[in-house]
Amino acid sequence: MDGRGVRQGFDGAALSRSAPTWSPRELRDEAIAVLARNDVGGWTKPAPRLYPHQWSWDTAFIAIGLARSDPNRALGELEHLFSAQWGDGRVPHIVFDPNARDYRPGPDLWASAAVSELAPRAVATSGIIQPPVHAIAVWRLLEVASSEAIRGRVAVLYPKLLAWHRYLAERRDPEGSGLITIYHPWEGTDNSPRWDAALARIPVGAIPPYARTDVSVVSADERPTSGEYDRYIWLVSLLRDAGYDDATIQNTHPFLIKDVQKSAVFSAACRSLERIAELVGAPREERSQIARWGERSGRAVQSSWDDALGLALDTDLRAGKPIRVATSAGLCTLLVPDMDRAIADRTEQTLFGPDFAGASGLAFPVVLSTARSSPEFRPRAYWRGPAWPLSNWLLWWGMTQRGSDASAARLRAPNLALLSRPEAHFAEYFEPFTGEPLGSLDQSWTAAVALDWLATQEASD
Ligand code: 9WN
Repeated sequence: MDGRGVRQGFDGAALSRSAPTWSPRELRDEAIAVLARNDVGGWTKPAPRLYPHQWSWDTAFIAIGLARSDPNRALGELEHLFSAQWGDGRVPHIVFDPNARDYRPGPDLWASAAVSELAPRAVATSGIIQPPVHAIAVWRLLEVASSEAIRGRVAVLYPKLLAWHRYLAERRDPEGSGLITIYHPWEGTDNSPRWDAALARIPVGAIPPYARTDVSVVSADERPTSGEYDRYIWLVSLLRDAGYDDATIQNTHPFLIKDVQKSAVFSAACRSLERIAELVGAPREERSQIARWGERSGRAVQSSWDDALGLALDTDLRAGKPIRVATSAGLCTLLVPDMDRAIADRTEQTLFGPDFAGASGLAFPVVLSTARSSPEFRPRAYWRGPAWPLSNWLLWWGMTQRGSDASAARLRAPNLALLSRPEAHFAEYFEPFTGEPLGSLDQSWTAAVALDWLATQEASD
């Protein structure tokens, strides 16, 4: 262990002493260095010690960052991930590195190849998914660093992206509602209070003893609790017993949530995939199919809007009702192409308002993961309050796509200021009132989004 990725102590007072900050050039060099250190050879691990395998949506963000410094490697990240795609098109949330043996719980927990014929044989993977940022990453790569060679490789990747979107549209939304169903909190924002009520209803059955590496790398108060973790393990055991078969799971599983954030990402990713399809000369029918998926999800996210909260809400299928918990996931209407203008404008007000980037006392006015006034808000606890740069990037990107340039710049500036302090160390997430880095240091997607922000800032100067 080289000690990287682990905090040595944080001097909160340094903030008030106008601590030195990196110049854009230094920030860029440092971000590139993080991604180089986390390079495992053809793909990049999310963090030096906490996350030694390949994670799905991390890979997409890493590709977005690398597009700015090493486009070939950027595409290689996605190619590596998609080489572990399942027979039904699903892209697993973790592709395990056989050389990283000390991560627990590891591939045995999932036993994917043993219980499903659809799982790849050559490599061990998990059986669940994460938000489909991948087509967004590919289109961004084409926008900023297209070349004949890249376009040729994208043409090879395209059918895999299409199969992934088809899996999401058909298997994860058999009702055709436009909203994607998730089966596990690990399918995105682990211990977000979005899932609390649904998890609380689930009695945890007998689970074998299991080990956790995370709490030996990161302070336990910044990670999910052991009660939460027991439930995560229990849900995996149910999914594994169902052979990761979507139809079986949708009949039997106790945790079924229509995830509004994942659906909004999907809607945006369909717009990107449509453009990719056109570039690679895909048949017209395929392009219209992708467009229909995207529009359907966009409409469904719009229908999930809650005017009183100024946020879009998930729906708990088992409880049969919306989940009225205010988190940054509810700001995802900003990602949806052609979202109703009044709703998107209202969302921006929520974003910059007192529950998120406008909360009083913030070290930097960036978006909190859980609303400041929410009873579940806890500023150090993982997805329950801290600020996550990748979530901020997604919302920023959404605002650029809808042409809300001033708002986008207003969100990018404090994020870059937060990350430009050398003591920020590209952390996984931040305590919002002090700016203290939390979770892992040298987190790849944090470095990656910094690279993209820097490049767009430079272009707009
Ligand atoms: C479990 C890698 C991943 C992210 C997730 C984040 C966290 C893992 C964990 O780390 O999840 O998959 O151990 O908590 O919640 O979004 O992809 O960075």
